Amino acid sequence: MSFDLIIRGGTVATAADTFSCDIGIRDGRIAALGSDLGTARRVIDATDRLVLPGGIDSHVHISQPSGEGIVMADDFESGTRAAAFGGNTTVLPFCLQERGHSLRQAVRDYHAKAEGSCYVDVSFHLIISDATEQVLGQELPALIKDGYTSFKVFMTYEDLALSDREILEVMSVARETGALVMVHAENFDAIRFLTDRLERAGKTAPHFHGASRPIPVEREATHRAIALAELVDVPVMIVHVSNRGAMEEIRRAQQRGLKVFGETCPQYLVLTEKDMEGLNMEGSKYVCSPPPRDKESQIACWEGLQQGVFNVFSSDHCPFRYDETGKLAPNGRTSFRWVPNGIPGVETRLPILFSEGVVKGRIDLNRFVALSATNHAKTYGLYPRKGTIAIGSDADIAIWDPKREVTISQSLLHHGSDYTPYEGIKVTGWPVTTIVRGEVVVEDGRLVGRKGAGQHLSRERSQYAVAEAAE
Ligand code: DUC
Ligand code: ZN
Ligand code: ZN
Repeated sequence: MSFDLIIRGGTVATAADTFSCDIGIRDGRIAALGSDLGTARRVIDATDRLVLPGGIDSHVHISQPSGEGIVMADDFESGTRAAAFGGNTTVLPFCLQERGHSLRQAVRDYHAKAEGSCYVDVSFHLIISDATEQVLGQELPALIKDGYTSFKVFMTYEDLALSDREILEVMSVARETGALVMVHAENFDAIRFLTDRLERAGKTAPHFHGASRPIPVEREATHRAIALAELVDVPVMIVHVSNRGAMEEIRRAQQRGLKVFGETCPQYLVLTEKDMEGLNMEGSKYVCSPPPRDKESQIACWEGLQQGVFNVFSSDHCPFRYDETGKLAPNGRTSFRWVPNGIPGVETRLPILFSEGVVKGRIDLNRFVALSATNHAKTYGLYPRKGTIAIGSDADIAIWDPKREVTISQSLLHHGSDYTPYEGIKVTGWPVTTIVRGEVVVEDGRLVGRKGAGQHLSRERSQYAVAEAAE
């Protein structure tokens, strides 16, 4: 029997095992694993290469409304193209409901933006910014039924922050429907207080962003988010964890048997607040929330990854340009308060984790696969269709050159941002070929995929949340 594609001679790794085998692909799915698979329309030689499940980045922002005069640097075309170059085959962007608007309409708008533009598969999380009766009673449950099975709530930001009461109401909907709640955990009042105090002292340069939201701000909100989830008896994902205090809150909850999950991101492994010092406005290139901390926080985040406190590693790709459409948009208002929060990272997430994690011996290859693909699929209702190399799964594959040495530089990248906060970082290991449902999208570093070939995925409920849902 013949295949559409055979990937031959590579070392295959899943979250569980590493083995040598060929992969036979037919009709976009993995049809055979073995040797001497016979003929195919096309054969890719993967000798000396790693053949891994395509990365799933479950935390990216693309074309998200970001405030007056501010434009996110990636649309679905550039964002998913950069994702493919970074060895990803699926990304999960956030569909933001703006206050006063319908959630259903926001989803329609996002589909219109993504339609015909994607190089890799996408699936939307929702952001609930307006917890009205209409949203909680009708729109959200209906959307969850339609396969939008995860949503994010914010404990900070003007126009986004929900009160504790509102978070409890939203969590109750998740409890009833089996959706997974993701929480941006920072204490809004504390940030406002500290920001006002810094501004009164004339401390307005971008590097004071970090001082406006120090570790206790995140640790307290993490504790509170977990307590709220415990009250409602619902699983919760604490996203973009940056430090030991918040990590230990999650660990303690897990040790008490609560279904609390954690995510960390590259910026908390390789950047620190020192990167912003002495840079004046250029410090805004590193402004994201929570902010990168210090060396000890980096160690804590590695511990979280090694010990299973964090089950996913995402980019939190949130790209702006260093110009008046993005980081400099505030138009004369130079305080860090006005700098849009977020940094690009969808293309560099996996090389950073591979190099700093696998090559430097902090995690093994199978943990790398779990953190970069498999656990995202399991957490967000895509497994086993996505996130593994198994017969019947979608043929979503990244072929890696584990020895390639690359110095990360803006000139190599494909995102819409005009800088990378990871400029100059040296990595070993790079994804060279990316295959989505059996179609080659990036081949030896060249774009060969078709714009629009990426599809939106309707998702099952999280396998972690579903058991908790009311029958
Ligand atoms: N939160 C995110 O999840 N992404 C970027 C900015 C933010 O605050
Ligand atoms: Zn967030
Ligand atoms: Zn984010």
